[in-house]
Amino acid sequence: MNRRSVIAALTSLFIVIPTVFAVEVKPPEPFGALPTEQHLAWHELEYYGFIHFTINTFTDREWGGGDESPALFNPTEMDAEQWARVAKESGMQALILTAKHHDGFCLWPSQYTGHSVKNCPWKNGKGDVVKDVSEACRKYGLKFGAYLSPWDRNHSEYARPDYVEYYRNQTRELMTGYGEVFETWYDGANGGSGYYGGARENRRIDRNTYYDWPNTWKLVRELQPGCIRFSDAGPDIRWVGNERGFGYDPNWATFNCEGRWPGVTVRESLWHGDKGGTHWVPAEVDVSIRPGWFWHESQNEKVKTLEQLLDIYYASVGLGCNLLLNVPPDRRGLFHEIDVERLGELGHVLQRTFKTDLAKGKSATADNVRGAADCFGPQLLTDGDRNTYWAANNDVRQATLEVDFGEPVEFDRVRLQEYIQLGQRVESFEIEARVDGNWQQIGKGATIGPRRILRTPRVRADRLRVKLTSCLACPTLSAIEVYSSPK
Ligand code: FUL
Repeated sequence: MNRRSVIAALTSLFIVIPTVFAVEVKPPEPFGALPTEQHLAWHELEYYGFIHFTINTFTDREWGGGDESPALFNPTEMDAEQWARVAKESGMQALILTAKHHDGFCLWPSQYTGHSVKNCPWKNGKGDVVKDVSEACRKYGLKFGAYLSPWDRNHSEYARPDYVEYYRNQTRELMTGYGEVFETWYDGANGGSGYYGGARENRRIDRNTYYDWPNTWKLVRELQPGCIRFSDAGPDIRWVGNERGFGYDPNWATFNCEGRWPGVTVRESLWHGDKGGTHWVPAEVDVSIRPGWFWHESQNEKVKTLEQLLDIYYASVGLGCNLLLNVPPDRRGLFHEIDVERLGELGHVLQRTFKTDLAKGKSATADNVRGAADCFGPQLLTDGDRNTYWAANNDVRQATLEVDFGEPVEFDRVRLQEYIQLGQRVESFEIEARVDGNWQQIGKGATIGPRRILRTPRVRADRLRVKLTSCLACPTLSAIEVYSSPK
């Protein structure tokens, strides 16, 4: 054996030995109910718009009776592209349109009813608001969703079996005629009285059984595989339980679906989710930028202020919910100037706040690293990638993570994220900052889940600590991010 082949043999031994003896460190076992691919994509949307627009806009009402003439629907400067452009500039990622509200008027020319845009003066009955909005969304890179009210105060067969068939036919039209639909929206309202094809009476339904929801939801999933279905009871996401624009802490994405239907649910479970619940059904927060869902001239001066909108943002998106902010177009078919200005201000502040993550690339340490392996190491918390994660050993229920900025950094926002692909685990945490050599608590909370953004006091700190004080299983965390809001 010459010298060269001895070196070659030794070299290959050095390569082979560590490979043979290296113990592969496995990721934590998934814990509890888990999100689907559709959920993961939906969580990333964070903030999007709701559009309430129909005959009510022209009658100054919130709930139409179902007896309104379609001739009332006549926007004079209808421009769905303005809605999409303003939404985009405000930081929204999608729009959900009331394709049909409780009065039954359809914003698209459904072949199953005459109570629609087909019989209105706008565009001589040749218009289609659903088409305009879905196309405007595509043009501006927004996702498109639809609200199809189950309660229909116009339809003669409402509360009878034929209406369920009608509702499914309309679902089919919306799910096949307008490209990709990211979310369908079902509310739980069923007020009883209505026009009902001229009967003008009270009609009651059994909310548990009448709509046969499982089959409608199955149809939606078949026609739109990526679509998320919203209601008081899931099946994919849940109502947060108030219309004032805030989520709750704790906020579990897990939820018990059994026996719950739109309009039949448990408030506490909507607010907080069910810890250890059977399904992944995270909360969506719906709120209007004005007091009403529809546009009313008398509410032009009551558009929420920038401060109110920021409070809503942090109380919804900041608590791990998605925010569905309603902006009702006016009788021209445009977002009103005051709403446009407010949305612009909100977009500007959010964009400036979250532009630079001050923790990105900074060194991070943890008091426990799963199998002492780099692939679960704390550096993954600050690598700017929300899909990599730090994880702890199986028996760990408390952990401390520390970011070293290297020099004092000024900030007032901290954003945390669990690696929810493996389930939601953290049930309490605290945040501390080292200011002039002294540690001080700047925030705390219960759950983290898909996202938690804390507004902290503005500090100049050279280190940040996240203490996970209680976890349901060994914790994971995919991001610690730090921001400074514009002063
Ligand atoms: C409720 C409806 O009754 C309101 O009119 C509005 O559409 C709101 C978003 O959902 O259930």
